[in-house]
Amino acid sequence: MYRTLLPGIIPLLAALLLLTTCDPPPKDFTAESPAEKDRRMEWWREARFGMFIHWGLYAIPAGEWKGETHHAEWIRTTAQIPLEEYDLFRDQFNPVRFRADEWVKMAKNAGMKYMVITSKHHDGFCLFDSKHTDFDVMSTPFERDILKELSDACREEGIKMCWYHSIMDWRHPDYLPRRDWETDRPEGDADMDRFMVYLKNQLAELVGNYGEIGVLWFDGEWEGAWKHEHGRDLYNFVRNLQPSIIINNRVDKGRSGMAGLTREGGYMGDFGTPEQEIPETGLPGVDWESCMTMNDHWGYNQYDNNWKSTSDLIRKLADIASKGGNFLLNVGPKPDGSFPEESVERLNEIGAWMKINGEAIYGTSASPFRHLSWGRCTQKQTAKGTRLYLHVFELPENRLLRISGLYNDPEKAFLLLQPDNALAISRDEDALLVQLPASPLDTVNTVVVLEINGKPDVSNPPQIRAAQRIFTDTLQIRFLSERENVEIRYTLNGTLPTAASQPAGDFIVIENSSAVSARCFRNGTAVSDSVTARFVKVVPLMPSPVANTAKGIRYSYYEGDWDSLPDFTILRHTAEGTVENFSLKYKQKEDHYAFCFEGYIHIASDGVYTFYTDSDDGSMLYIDDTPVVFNDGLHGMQEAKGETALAKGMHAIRVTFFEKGGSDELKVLMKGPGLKKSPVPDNVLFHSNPENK
Ligand code: FHN
Repeated sequence: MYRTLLPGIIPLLAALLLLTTCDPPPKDFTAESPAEKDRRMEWWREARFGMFIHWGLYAIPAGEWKGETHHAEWIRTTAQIPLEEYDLFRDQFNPVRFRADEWVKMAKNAGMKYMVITSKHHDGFCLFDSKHTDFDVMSTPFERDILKELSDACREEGIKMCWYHSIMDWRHPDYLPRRDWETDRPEGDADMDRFMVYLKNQLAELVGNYGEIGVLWFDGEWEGAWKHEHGRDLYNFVRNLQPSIIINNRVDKGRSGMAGLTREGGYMGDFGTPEQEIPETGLPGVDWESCMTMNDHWGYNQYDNNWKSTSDLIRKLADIASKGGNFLLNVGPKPDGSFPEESVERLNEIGAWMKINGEAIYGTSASPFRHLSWGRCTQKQTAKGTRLYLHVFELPENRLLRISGLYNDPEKAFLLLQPDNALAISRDEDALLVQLPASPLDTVNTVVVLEINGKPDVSNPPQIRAAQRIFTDTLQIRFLSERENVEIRYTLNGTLPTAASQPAGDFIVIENSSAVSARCFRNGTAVSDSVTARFVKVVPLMPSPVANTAKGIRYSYYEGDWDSLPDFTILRHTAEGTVENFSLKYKQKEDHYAFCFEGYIHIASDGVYTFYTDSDDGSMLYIDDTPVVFNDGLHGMQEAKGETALAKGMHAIRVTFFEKGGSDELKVLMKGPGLKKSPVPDNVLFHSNPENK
């Protein structure tokens, strides 16, 4: 049972305690300065590599239920196991081979600097001794506080102890929604405020009873009951428990689906959480961590033999670090408390590589190169300048490594494997050549170090920046380069800029459609590739000659099970009507439904307008029957945008949306001349109404 007898009294007692002990009022950490955040994030940015552990009752069935073998930590839901039946696993949990010191040593030997373990996953089972529930490890035959033993072992080995804690809780009576198949579990007097007290009480245990905690890794934030206000409150609550703690972005509602990064809009969380994927490029100024399984499941599945190779994992680690991110690599322990042999093997092999090359990962920042054909690059500031770590995945056949577009002349070059053997350096125009030894080298990832003075001088082409890609009158264009003492020259017809081309200065203004090409020069010599961006001058779409309009737009509501937006022209709607804005309030169920909104939007002045949809799941937006925003597909809250040029007056607008399951939300925003990015206001939306003569 949950200790819910005193929920109403506990906050009162806490308030009295607060008053009597005259503690300072809780601090608002949401306004933390960048310098304060940098100090707090310092160990995490240095660490770069951590171990994720998904462990709990779900390890007992090991992925199998009634002959199906695709399950894992979601098994209570994916196998639709009734609560009482699932609870029986509590009486079977007895991981006699669990040794906290062995787990921590395996993480440390693999080169990992922090460990994130599931204190509570979605099933609600707690791997720690909680006074607020008996659905915890102390109610099992094992009867030992696993998180206490792990936190002691981590402290002993200098590894940061961190908790994964699920907001979504399929067992607590106050958490909603119930699983849609749990028809025998009525909502009763479920109370989210009371669930919040439970959540906070357990977080107070997790952050108060186990020494300093490095990261609180929230998850399960995507369902409708959890709001931005809850996330903001919980972020501050936890930071007040331990101000130095780091909290991921899944405490709030700002995560953009599995891509994991935090969207604009003031959402809480100290780092983004791409899951099972790595961002395409580095993200300057953004902290993020890719979490990944070694096979296909987070929790233990005895049938899952689709293991990533050690080579693949080492290269993923280098790829992530070369983009300025952290790598959180998962282990799903067996029910007896041991790690799968395949996980142990990979951890040992990664550790062997890290023992030689860890310097090229720890405390490094993103590559100064946009692309390297043979591998990746990380970098680290030194007293004299910069160390470039060249992660060579594909060794050149002639062992002559070519680094195109590097204009620094390195002080020296060497292998991390053989730091005392200087490598010969030569130059071929803009490329630096490094002679690698003929001796056997690591064919997975050989790290070559270049010691350079000052900052890397890399021939990345300049960046071309403009408010939008289409314009109706004139358009201002800026050129940027992170390099020192270069001059940017450009052409407007897509031809390759030369030393005789126009200098860019701070910005230029174009009056016609242009293919703007730009290139860096130094003393009349080209020192970068060129880059081209196309800008199109368009005639604004003329307004629709619509008469007899009324406020609001029309909606048609549909029910069905889709993985992408359906073809509404062949569907029969379940309901229809008018609504003041793109609202889901007339939905008749929580999932498996769709809307088509149609009407007119009044545009106040000629110009280029950018429209956005931010939705879970898919959505699209059309203006005058032309698609402008593509945001279709199954995803968490994800924003997409598109632009179009419109003349003053009424324009047809159509927004389509579908929800498959989980949380559901639709936001429609716009930006234009004199209009900052903001939700489309009600007062510009209309529908034709013949009665309105
Ligand atoms: O639903 C969970 C899943 O079980 C696992 O914990 C992953 C790990 O990040 N997070 C959620 C899926 O996004």
